[in-house]
Amino acid sequence: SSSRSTSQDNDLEGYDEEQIRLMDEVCIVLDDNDMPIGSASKKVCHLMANIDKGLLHRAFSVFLFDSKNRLLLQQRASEKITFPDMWTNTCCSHPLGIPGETGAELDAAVQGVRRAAQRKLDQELGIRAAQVPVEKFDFLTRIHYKAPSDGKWGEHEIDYILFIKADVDLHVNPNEVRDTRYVSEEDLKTMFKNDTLKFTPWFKLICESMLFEWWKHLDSGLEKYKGERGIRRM
Ligand code: DMA
Ligand code: MN
Repeated sequence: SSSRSTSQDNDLEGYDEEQIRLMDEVCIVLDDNDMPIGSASKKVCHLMANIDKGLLHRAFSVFLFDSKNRLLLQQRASEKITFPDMWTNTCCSHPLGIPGETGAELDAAVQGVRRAAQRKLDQELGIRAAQVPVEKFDFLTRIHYKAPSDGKWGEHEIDYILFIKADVDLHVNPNEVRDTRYVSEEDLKTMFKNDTLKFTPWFKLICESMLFEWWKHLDSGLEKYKGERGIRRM
């Protein structure tokens, strides 16, 4: 029946049990203007068959910088169903259809993704909430993009970009994260030249567009980039 858990689903056969369980999370389904129009499971939202029909959901991408302005990268675990083993920004996930994480108006939506970001920084990297208080996340802009993963799975999201500057302690969850690395701009550019490293499509899009400009302004002038109301289509 339609109410059965994804763990009995053929689409998910052979994947990691914990990652299968997380496919039951409830994502926020959107129209093209980021207006919530319903909800659907993480599994439903990430099947290319549904994405090809236009299904779109809300997401966030955190970029965490330490006091030396180095960016924390993660390599996704091999257990991840989408984009396994790829290097990417600090943490990505979805605000869920639960109290506190949803919102239609931009300010409420931003508050929701800040809470979701705090929740996932703990779940993926073991960063305790006290080290990343919700009010410390700066919302920059939203990016609408689509990217296939392996044919069956993919992404189609309006992605809220959040910056935070904090020195944190990591307790990495190996089911989510295979490796972590703090990088300078120069280190990251060197990583891009290494053909053996793979990067997620959304991280590449952000690097090719705004990341290095935002990064330069971390300590002065970031203000003019914050709270953009338009949605960048990529
Ligand atoms: C989804 O990230 C969000 C973006 C911006 C791609 P994810 O696949 O890491 O989500 P989760 O950690 O919830 O599996
Ligand atoms: Mn997604």
